[in-house]
Amino acid sequence: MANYTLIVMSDSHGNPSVVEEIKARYQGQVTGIFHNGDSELASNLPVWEGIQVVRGNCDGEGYPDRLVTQFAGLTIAQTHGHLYLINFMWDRLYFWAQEEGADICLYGHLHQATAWQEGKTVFINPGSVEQPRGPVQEKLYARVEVDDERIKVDFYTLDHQLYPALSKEFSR
Ligand SMILES: [Mn+2]
Repeated sequence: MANYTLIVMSDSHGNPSVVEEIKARYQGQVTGIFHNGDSELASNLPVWEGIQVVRGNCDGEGYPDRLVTQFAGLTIAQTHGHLYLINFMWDRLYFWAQEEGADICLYGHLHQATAWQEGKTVFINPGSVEQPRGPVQEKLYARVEVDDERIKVDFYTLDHQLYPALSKEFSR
């Protein structure tokens, strides 16, 4: 049985130390570390080694607009979200995730931590580690545990405490 642990952050908006700190804590301990864009950092910085990162609307050149990461039995589609007009609709992001056969679709842009399922795909916005918006005014990142039967999503504060109100578990 395959088991994966993913760490997902987004929208760090000019704060390099939060990216460094999360990377230092989890690199080598988890299957993958993801940043869903709007870091506002140069794409050639060493911090990005070992992080799957995409371009946000506030980022410069050198980042891919979308990344598809595959582990055995698990496909992860990742994009910031602005190119799919997620402020206004979910259809485009949903159809892209279906095209890629994604088990998990990671996005950012809205700065609101949430996880939801449509079709077989679990969509995850880890929130923002710098500028949270909406009802949850907490800087958060996500930890995703995957096995053959389920995808469990938990959100953590920057001092690595579980934020239990947003935890969700989905069947695969
Ligand atoms: Mn942003």
